[in-house]
Amino acid sequence: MAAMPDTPHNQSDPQYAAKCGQIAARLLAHAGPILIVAHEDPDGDALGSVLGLARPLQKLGLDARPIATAPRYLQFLTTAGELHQPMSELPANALVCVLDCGELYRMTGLPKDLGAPIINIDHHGTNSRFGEIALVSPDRPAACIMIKDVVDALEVQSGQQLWDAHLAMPVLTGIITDTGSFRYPSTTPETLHTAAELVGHGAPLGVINENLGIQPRNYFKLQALVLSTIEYALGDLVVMAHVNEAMLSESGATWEEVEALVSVIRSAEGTYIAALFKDRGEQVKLSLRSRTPVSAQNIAVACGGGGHVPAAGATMLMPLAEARAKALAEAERELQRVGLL
Ligand SMILES: [Mn+2]
Repeated sequence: MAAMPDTPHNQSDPQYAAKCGQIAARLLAHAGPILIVAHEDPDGDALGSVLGLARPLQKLGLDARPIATAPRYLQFLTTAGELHQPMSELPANALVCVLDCGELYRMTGLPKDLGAPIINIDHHGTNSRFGEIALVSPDRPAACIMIKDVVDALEVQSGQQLWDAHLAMPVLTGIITDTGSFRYPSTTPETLHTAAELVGHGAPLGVINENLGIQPRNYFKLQALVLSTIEYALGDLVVMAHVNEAMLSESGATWEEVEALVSVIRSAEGTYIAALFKDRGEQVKLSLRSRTPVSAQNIAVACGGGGHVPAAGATMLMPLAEARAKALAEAERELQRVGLL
């Protein structure tokens, strides 16, 4: 059962650079398997982080095992047989790296009760700072930025050259997807410097964007169905839409195709909050986006979820009508807090 997230802490880890070094040293000294996982329904940052840490460790001769399932649109990042299947039991003497994942209950691929040392590398303000080493920097727009810094530390400590195009591609992909192609205000000078270095290491920017921009044909049918549910609320400051199994059957699309739709409704003029309700019958997955000064994170936390200030979400164990009413009540509270209502 999901633990309720703590109050968000959105400031950076003051020991950031030292901890990157500590993590590198801990990984290099580990003799057993290193299992690398991320959050469920992996996005570009989750999969990019897993590949971005596994590949250099393997190059160094360590037994690093990336455990993930690549969604259709990210399969271009992986090589055949590279990703390991989920494990129901941990091998002996394992060290687990949990990446881009604020809470252990959101992790996928391993039993939740790990019984092994954990390295936690993440940028969600709602991260509960679990693990033997927790490197959490909510001021960084992607976990892949942090992976880049850990790999740099691995390079320094091992004295081996680790960066190449094969490694730089997934890491840059995670930065591109989590910054909305460098469009979100979370993008800093450091983000752009890191991206420039990765392009310098051979990451093919054009190939990545071309792959990320392709949508299966069913997506357009799905989009038409979901956009027909758009409604506005709370003085038109909130835009909402929903999607259910019937729309997926009618369009032939999958839940994977749904993720991009919250960004589509987010562009509605005059709105501060976009809410997409993914109606799974017994539960509703809520995706939230917000514009400054509104915090999607506050609304998500109040609904039992977590995330970032401008992009957050929650899994609500209730039918759609109830989830919608709860989310609207919390949206109203947040709009009042910032003085928009
Ligand atoms: Mn992320």
